[in-house]
Amino acid sequence: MSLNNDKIDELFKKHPKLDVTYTYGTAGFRTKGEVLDSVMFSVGLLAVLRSQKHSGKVIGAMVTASHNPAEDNGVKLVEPMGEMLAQSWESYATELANAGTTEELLKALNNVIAKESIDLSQPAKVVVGRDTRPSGEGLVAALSDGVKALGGTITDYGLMTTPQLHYITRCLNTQGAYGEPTEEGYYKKLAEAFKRIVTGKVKQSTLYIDGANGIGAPTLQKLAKFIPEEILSVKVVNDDTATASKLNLKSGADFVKVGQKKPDGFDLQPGMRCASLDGDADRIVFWYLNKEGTFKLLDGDKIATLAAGFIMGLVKAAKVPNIQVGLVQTAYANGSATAYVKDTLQVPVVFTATGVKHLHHAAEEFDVGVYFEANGHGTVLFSPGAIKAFHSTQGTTDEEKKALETLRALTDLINQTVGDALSDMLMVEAILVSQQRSYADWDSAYSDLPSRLEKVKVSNRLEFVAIKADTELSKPDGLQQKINQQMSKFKNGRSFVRPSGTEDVVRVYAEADTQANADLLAHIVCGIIFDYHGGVGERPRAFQKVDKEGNTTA
Ligand code: G16
Repeated sequence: MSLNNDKIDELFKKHPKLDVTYTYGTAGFRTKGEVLDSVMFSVGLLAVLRSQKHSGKVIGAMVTASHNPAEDNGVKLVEPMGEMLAQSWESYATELANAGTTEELLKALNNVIAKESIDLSQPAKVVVGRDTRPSGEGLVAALSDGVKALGGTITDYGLMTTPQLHYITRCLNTQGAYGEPTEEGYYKKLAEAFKRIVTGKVKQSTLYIDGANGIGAPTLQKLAKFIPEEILSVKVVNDDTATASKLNLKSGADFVKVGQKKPDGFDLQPGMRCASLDGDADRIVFWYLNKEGTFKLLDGDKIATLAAGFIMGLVKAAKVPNIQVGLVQTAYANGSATAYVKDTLQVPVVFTATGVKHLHHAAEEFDVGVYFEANGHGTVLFSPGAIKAFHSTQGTTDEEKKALETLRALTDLINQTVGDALSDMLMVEAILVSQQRSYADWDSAYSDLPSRLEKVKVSNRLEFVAIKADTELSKPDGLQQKINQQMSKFKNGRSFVRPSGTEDVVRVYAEADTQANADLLAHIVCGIIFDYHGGVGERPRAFQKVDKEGNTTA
């Protein structure tokens, strides 16, 4: 079989490429929604080839720009078992998206077909979902044209969270073994597993969830209907999905994590238990006011350590032999969190580059792999061997049996495909209920080193090349030495710089012994980048000026 060139040409003409260069980045394509039409068409094409490569298994496509503002959009492809697109295919995605003429497009398609030995006679199935962005519907139509141009079939699941689309993709490819491939099936699976863990235990106070005015808000409201009020009470705040401009505006997990402050819409009082989702509900961070009235954040590091500690305790109590629990972090993990994992929990830690796709694969190396980015994106993976062991171990005492039942329920409660804010919310709640712990008690496990995350707009962020799991830069020449020189001036000083994969900026992270020092270190590094490495736009006043010898100047 060969490609239907005329059909491809006819449909491609409906989606002409603009004069923009596109890159498949940390989480797929992501930029302004208005320039994505042709990209979506090309992603539809690639999804068909990916499905054929997998002998007709279903491929997912999620149209979202997650934590970005409402005018942005994007798309990420999902593998049959619910993981992110194989990295070896990302360059194909970039090539197809940048083909400007039908000839170039056909050349790029034939290149993939030849290199990957694609059998075009295989069937191809694609499922698509989208978040609440206004550009989403039109972009799904463009993606759908791409699928049709190569003769594939597409099912549009409409509005849903990113993790729901990953869940459905896996359900379809496991003939329902992972769960019912419907939105309701997702709610039932999570709710039933949660009930198995908490029923009969003392309920905690109301959870106030910041829905970031995105798809997570209505989804959580639907999920809550499957969980009796006697065991969980949830109040969703920032649930205005009708006003597009409000999406992630002064709300959501990224706003709270970066600013280390509460989102709009909350009259925050000590004692309230709160959390924030992001725009597509694949991240969550928890937060509260302590007794002194100070805002306190429980981020992905805190979620990971809570989960790892709890699961290790259960494995020990259940006497399941040979289960290795491991934790995966990125350079953004707070230094105190890493020390706590190594020294107190005594769990091995692996570091990967930013992007859940990297963490996910590293976590698969463990029997129980806990992975979370500090930004709240992550999950816990159970290997097939671990799941089998939890089911085949019988347990003799009541304590052993209860621990085994909780472990089994956790394997259903925790999304095995990707980080999932709603599944993570229920996991944390199940742990806190089981341990009868407050946020403050959870928080007291270790104290974060003060940190600051900043962004700098530069003329070309691709000139910044991060290496060693994002902890250092190999380019631009000499910049890493300058960062090292500044770090050495601060007690517990640590700073790194990396180009964002989702926004047109470079990110700067700094940690030090005091908040003032963490801020200063971050602002010195920002100043160096802005002044010597292509800063654009207005120079933020906070950025420090540094002379060529590395001395700060007024
Ligand atoms: C995506 C990725 C995350 C990553 C984040 C930030 O998240 O899935 O793993 O941490 O981007 O990326 P960057 O710093 O490169 O902009 P999301 O929630 O935006 O899809």
